[in-house]
Order: sequence, then structure tokens, then C-alpha cells
Amino acid sequence: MERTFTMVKPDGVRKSLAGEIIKRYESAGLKLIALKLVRLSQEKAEELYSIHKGKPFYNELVDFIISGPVVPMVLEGENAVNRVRDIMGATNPKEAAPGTIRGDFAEEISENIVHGADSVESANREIPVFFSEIELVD
Ligand code: IDP
Ligand code: MG
Repeated sequence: MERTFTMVKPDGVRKSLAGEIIKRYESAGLKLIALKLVRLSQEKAEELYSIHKGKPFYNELVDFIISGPVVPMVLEGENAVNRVRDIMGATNPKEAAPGTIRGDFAEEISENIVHGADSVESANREIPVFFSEIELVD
């Protein structure tokens, strides 16, 4: 069993897609371990996206992710990291396949509805940005 971190971004919450996105993950057999609705501080946003610091889109990315509430969650299942990435679709919605979250609901790379950890190592770094150990179910 593997755990991953994923998050509905502010555009996803604004478009009332949180339930739809959770449903897609649950329907795929992924189990919810932790979930909440929260607005990120500038500091937490910079922590989440520290690996992108210095990239041309970094400031825009941080400003966007604090522009409204997000729905972070921890999911568990076999091969959870890659399965969540598959359900999300390609980073650029113009390249995301129909049937994926980004393919179905996003139009721009800067507002692509969901975040998902790209490895177990990333998930283990990202989960504590939002959830303390005690808040996890087990
Ligand atoms: P990912 O979200 O699919 O893992 P990353 O490469 O980790 O993609 O980039 C993080 C986020 O930064 C993306 O989801 C996207 O919103 C944004 N981003 C990535 N590349 C660009 C770009 O070239 N222009 C604007 N935003 C970008
Ligand atoms: Mg990434």
C-alpha cells in the first residue's frame, strides 16, 4: 500500500469540482486518509512549491494557490502516486486526455484544477505541509 498527496486547487473549488474530483479518486478504489478545506498562507504555499522556486512561473503559481481555499487530501492504495497522476492527466490541459480531471475541466497550465505528488518522496514532504501526524487516520 502506498500513500500520496493530492489537492483541489482554488480554481477547482471555485468551479465546485471538489466533490467530482474526490469521487473520481474514490471510484478508482483509492482510500481517503485525510481531507480538509483550507486557505494557504504565503509561507505554506512557498513551502509546498519550494522545488519550483526560481522558475519563471513560480510567483504566479504561489499567488494563484493562495487566491482561494484548496482541498488537500491524503489517499492510499496500490501504486497510489502514479494512479493519482493518471487520473489528474497531463500538467498542460491542452495535452491532457479526455476522461482525466485536467482534460475534462482545465484550460490553462497555470490553472489546472489539481495538484498531485510526483513520487512517494514528494508526498512525504508535502503531506506535513497540511496535515500533522495526529490528524492522519492511522
Ligand atoms: P504538476 O502539477 O503536473 O506536477 P509541475 O511541473 O510540478 O506540474 O508544476 C507545478 C505547477 O506549476 C503545475 O501544476 C502548473 O499549474 C504550474 N506550471 C508548470 N509549468 C508551468 C508553465 O510553464 N507556465 C505556467 N504554469 C506552470
Ligand atoms: Mg509537480
